[in-house]
Amino acid sequence: MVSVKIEKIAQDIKTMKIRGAGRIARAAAKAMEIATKESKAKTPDDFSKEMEKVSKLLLKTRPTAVSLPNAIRYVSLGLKQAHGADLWTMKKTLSSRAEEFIKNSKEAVKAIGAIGANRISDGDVILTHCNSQAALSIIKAAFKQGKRIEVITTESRPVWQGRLSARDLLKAGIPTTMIIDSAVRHFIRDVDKVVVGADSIAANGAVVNKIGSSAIALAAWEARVLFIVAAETYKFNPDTLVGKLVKIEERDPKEIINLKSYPKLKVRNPAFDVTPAEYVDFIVTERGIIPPFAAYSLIKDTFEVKPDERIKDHIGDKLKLAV
Ligand code: RI2
Repeated sequence: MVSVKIEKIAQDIKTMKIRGAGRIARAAAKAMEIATKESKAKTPDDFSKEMEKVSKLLLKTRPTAVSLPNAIRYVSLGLKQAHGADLWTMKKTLSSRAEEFIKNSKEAVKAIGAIGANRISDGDVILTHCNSQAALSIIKAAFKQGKRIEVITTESRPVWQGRLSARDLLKAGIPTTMIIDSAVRHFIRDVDKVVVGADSIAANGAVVNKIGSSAIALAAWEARVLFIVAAETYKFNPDTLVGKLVKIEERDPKEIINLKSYPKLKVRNPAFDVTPAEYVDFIVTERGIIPPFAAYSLIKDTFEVKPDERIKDHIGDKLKLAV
């Protein structure tokens, strides 16, 4: 049985009360820690089964941000590490891995800020899209260094995450202008750099991020404006190394329009799109700045990928293709 508390966290992720790839990952790790504490399992075996249920529930919430499965994999590795140990050791290992993930994740966002800020110049006008903690970390770190920067933020419809970014930037004292999503090309010549986050980065360097990111990248490319992606290493998708495709989440049409007034209207509401590596200048990770084409090596160095096992897993997989 999964507890009410865990169900609530899963529901909050699904409804986007908890949102943003990094926050989702930390919430999932926290949920696993809570489930560990709450567990009434009497044997290591029962405990493992309970944790499997929790993982499955969390994995079902949102399909695109790879930070979620990566966080769960990281914490679950505790079960493997403690294999054969007593129940107490197993629980302790799992809890400490969850805490470790959360701590590392927060530190990674800070490190991305410090590293990325080096690429921001005094007087820069920066355009950002949606609400990415990693991207804002760079902008805020540059501002703290005394660089006189200005930010243009999109609205990021239909969920309006641009308002969260605007609030955060203004709180930090950074001059901020909001524009509608479709005004990006109109303003791109006023922009020096685009800085956005990522939900999933494929082995070929393609960046999956909030819907509209790829159109911004195109406009930036046309205007010779740098397109910078800020992403912790757990935003890189190990499954893409063996050909798995990133599923693009399609959300409820209700986010866009009340269908009762338009009974015959078909509405599509993809939450993310794919920016090919060619349009990305570089990716700022907590381990340093990399060109998008280095995603392949980063994934190989970071994750343990056993091609045969994974390929077997994916036979018959009906995931919608994206990358
Ligand atoms: P951080 C968000 O997804 C946005 O696409 C954002 O760019 C990305 O997660 C990364 O955010 P959503 O949850 O992890 O709003 O950098 O759909 O905060």
